[in-house]
Amino acid sequence: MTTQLTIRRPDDWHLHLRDGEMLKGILPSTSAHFGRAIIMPNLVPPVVTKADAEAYHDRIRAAIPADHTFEPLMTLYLTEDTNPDDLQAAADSGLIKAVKLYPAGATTNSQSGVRNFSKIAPVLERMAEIGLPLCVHGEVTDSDVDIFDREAVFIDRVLEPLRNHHKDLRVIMEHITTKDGVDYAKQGGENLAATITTHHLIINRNDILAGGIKPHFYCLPVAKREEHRLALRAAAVSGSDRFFLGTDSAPHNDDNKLCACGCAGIFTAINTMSCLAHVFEEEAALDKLEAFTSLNGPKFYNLPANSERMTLIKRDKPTIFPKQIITGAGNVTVFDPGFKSHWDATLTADCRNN
Ligand code: OTD
Ligand code: ZN
Ligand code: ZN
Repeated sequence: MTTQLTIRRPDDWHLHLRDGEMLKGILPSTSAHFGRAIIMPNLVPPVVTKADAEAYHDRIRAAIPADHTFEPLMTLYLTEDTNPDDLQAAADSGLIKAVKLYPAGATTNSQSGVRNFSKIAPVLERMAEIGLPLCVHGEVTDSDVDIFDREAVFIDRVLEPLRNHHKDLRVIMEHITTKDGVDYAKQGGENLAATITTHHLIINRNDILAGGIKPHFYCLPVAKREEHRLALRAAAVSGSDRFFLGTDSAPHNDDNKLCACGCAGIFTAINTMSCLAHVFEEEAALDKLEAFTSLNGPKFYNLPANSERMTLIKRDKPTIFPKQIITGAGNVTVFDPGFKSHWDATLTADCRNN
């Protein structure tokens, strides 16, 4: 039985770090483990220009604990007014690694997103030319489409036509939640990949709704039925380089989660690696964990894998995580996977600054 595993230091290819006191409070949970993360630009107001991304990058850098190393990989929030030259300048300077497409209204702070997809064609052409990937929140927002079907309908109505129109565009389907997403990602060729969250490998929609409503399991895209969770698990542990980790760790304080109209988002940054080791062990696929967390993502983004290492040790006693992170912007509840993971993740000593 494997009780110890050393892998390349992981990266998080989809992360919400927020700003101000929340940023300061939650960033160490990520930088304690992850070498890099693709930083989501859905601040209020969103990160839309090169100048916005530079300023946000500086604020993130300033919040990294002195004894952690961490590289934020910035993104721009695509709007119908995005200027292709500004975007290219941000990419050429190395500041941004991707651009984020939110259909307007699809998720938290997405009101500035895209309504008319024909308006973004020139930007997408430029991105295809320069090889800058598009990260996609893949849900339609039409009120007549059931919330559990919005991902599958998005693939048919938006993603497939968009990719047909921009054949050289590199696309990441973010936080896929369905078998439809898995199947589409598998057949999409080398310009297509998909991220999978930790929580979507662990919960299904019953966990949110059966036996009382659980706001801390509510996120978007919402977790689907069990057959979809199983398809996501199979994809994650398959070792296929089309799939990699994007936690979508999305903190909201408890006041904003536990109310009549609670925010979407699950905070998993702090216990993701422990949870994933448990999941991969359950699937008898610990040997595929490194591909999912540390190799497939850099490969798609044309970046080197991290040189540092992380060691995961299965201990006799379960690993204890705080139930909440206390921040200057309120308390953030940590994802409860519903099992006790005995896996404890630590960076190999020489990965720290000092
Ligand atoms: N989903 N919450 C948030 C974003 C994501 O769709 C997402 O990327 C958030 O709070 O920013 C969520 O449930
Ligand atoms: Zn999203
Ligand atoms: Zn997200």
